[in-house]
Amino acid sequence: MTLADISEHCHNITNSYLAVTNGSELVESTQEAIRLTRYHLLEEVFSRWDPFGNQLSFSYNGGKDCQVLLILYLSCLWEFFITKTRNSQYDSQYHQFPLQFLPTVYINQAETFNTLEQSIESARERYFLSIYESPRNQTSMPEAFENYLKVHSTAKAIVIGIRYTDPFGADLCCIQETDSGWPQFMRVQPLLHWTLANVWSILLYSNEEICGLYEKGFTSIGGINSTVPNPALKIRNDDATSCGKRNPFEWEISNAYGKETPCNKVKVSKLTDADEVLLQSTGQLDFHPGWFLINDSLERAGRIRR
Ligand code: FMN
Repeated sequence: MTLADISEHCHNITNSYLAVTNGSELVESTQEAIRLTRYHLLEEVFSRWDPFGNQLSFSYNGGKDCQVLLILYLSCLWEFFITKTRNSQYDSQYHQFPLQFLPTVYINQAETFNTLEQSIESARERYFLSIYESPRNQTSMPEAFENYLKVHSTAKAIVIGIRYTDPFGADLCCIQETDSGWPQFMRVQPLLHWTLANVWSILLYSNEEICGLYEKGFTSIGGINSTVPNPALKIRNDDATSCGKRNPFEWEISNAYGKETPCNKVKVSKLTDADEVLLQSTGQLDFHPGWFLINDSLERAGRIRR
């Protein structure tokens, strides 16, 4: 496997999802969301900064939003490559995918769950990420990026998986400069228009492994001392009689990309022993999976202040 192979794989996942005609309004709205993100990346971003020329970096923290964006980004990288190849006078066999690793930056300030750390490690291998990780707890986020740019001086723009519904997300736009007090670079935010349900729909369809904490009721993963499973997903005693909460993504899970026979298993990374003990000791094990929640306004209900 190479970065080229996984990019082609992500391209196939995306095209397969775009070809779905199951009559679901959610799938249709996610297809629209994908088309707009692809337009932003292919027409506005890659035409401005060469994705094969070290001018673009990808911000990755293991969360579901940046994983969805990574799948779409790699898919567009593949499309950009094959379009260039097709337009070239030389036969396609003479073209080599110009990148071996994707320049990636992981700014990590709080102490995180080691299940998340392990899932970032798996992503590093699976998606051929060349990850710069900031020294933990030493600096503010702007300082961490300043340090990143000292090491990666060719980076002009950083791709971020922020959405309008995230805190401070409402007034952002796809391509903009950083604010004052931040080092100067361009922010590329092609996922702004996505809803929580859009994110889960393609992510569960992709059949890519996701962080195991999501299966345990987490919906937005922050620091270990400030995140619990989402209280809106707590399994209540009367759930058994009222059939509980319904999984809104049964179709995506059973028809996931590459599944030979329909089955309702989601590929999740294993919870580490330490996180298993933590959740058990704090009585936080009886929750529906994170993808049972599609209400954007409750997405961060598991983020707490201690
Ligand atoms: N926040 C700002 O207020 N101004 C900025 O210019 C700014 N630039 C950012 C650039 C990058 C590459 C990243 C990753 C974040 C930046 N942020 C900036 C912070 C984000 O908007 C967001 O608040 C932060 O990533 C925390 O998101 P989370 O709670 O979803 O993890």
